[in-house]
Amino acid sequence: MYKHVKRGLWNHLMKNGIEMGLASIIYEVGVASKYVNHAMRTGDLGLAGTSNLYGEDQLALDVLADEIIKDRLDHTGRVRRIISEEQSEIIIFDRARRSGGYAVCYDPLDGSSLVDVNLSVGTIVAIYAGQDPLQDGCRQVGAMYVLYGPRTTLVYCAAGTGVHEFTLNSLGEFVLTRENIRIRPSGKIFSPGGLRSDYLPEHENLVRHLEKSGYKLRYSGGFVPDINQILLKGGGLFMYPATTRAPSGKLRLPFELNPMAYLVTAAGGAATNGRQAILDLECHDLDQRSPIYIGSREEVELAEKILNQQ
Ligand code: AFP
Repeated sequence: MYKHVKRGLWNHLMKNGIEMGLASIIYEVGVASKYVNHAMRTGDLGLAGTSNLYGEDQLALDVLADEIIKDRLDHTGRVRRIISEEQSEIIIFDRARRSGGYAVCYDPLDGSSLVDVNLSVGTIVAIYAGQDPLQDGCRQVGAMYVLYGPRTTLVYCAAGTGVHEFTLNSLGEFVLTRENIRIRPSGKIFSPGGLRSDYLPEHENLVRHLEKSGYKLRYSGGFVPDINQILLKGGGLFMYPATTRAPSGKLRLPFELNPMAYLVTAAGGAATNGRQAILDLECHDLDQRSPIYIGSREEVELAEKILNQQ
């Protein structure tokens, strides 16, 4: 067997003993990402003329990426319901069996406004057992992201069997490039989202402390590339805080925070809203947002300490 097939995504899922339905979801998101990748490099970058549930203008790419992923998830026959950041309500798949199966919650193209300036963007996916895609993050049975950058990479964790990275090769195969990824307990970069003029005092104190301690600022405006850098390059801390204008922060709990918290925590890191683990937050609304401090365990603990100083 050729090397790229031996180290391919499906073989890895089977070697890891991932249940066939869960494995097919992860594999089919990988298939979908190849079409999303192609659309991004060749397709229409304009507005779709529609808006999402947050009232934000949708790009043609947002709508197309959403359709591609939705179709591949339906194709598995094992997904019962989905919610997408680009859809305003839960979608029920008739094809799936009425028992067992999975529910999927995804952001088809996070950071899509960066595509027209050729910055990296990503697909983020959370997977739950059963039919309810709006569950607390701690109930995920798997999560993954695809990062569309200079290379297209796919990172997944399923059933607690480690965090693994695959890279799309010239044959269109996702080949294993990093296995059992562990995030460093402490790092040297920080990614401070939000406007500084809107920071609350305790968050300003944390950012000043990181700057004085020599942490390097790395922030692209894309959640997936910014998290990927912290996960793979040496650890550190990504933050998108509560601000005076957005007391719950900007990033969405179901579509962005829960899956990334699952992956980073599985790699030995941590994710909190400043007081409570993201995975323990009650997830009850499609448009639920939360402040986020995510990355190396020591930096997350430092953030909680400074944010809660009396
Ligand atoms: P868009 O999807 O609207 O481009 O926003 C991307 C994002 O949700 C996330 O990917 C980034 O981490 C964050 O917003 C960046 O927000 P700011 O532009 O406010 O820094």
